[in-house]
Amino acid sequence: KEAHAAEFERTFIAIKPDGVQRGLIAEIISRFERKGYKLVAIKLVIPTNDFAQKHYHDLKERPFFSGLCDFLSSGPVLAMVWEGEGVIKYGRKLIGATDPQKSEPGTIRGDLAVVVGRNIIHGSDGPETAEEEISLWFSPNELISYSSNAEKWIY
Ligand code: 3AN
Repeated sequence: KEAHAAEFERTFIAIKPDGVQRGLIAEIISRFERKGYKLVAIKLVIPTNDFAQKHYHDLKERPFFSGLCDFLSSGPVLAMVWEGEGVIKYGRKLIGATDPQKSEPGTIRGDLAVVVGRNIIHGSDGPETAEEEISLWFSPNELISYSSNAEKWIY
């Protein structure tokens, strides 16, 4: 199959402040990388509370909303865009269920987190949120299109 970057979908993945502080960046990135997905954008940022509220706008009505936004803006977040066939859905599979008490062993949250308020990673939950979140966190010139030699062995 001809593997051209433009034909693959992209998702927004962020390692939250707990994951960064716990030294889990390399562990988490390696899971996406080894699977065969391609990193097309990455940066370390401390979001403002306002920005966190924008990111989580869908959860505004939930009781944990303000705590969640305080948490996301409490320290460095590693923001990334990953690309590949099925990466939105499969990325969620790599991440595991929202509540780490329910996520399966073998998933990022299942292996590395214990409670829902500190579940170390975020991943877009669908094509629309992926697009929305990528454009919230990144400007178009931060998204890097490139071909890698590995692609012809992955696709
Ligand atoms: P996911 O991150 O798996 O897409 P969402 O979108 O339902 O899950 O929730 C977003 C974030 O809100 C979660 N990552 C988690 O940090 C937080 N959250 C969800 N449910 C709760 C809860 N019951 N108590 C505290 N935080 C929660």
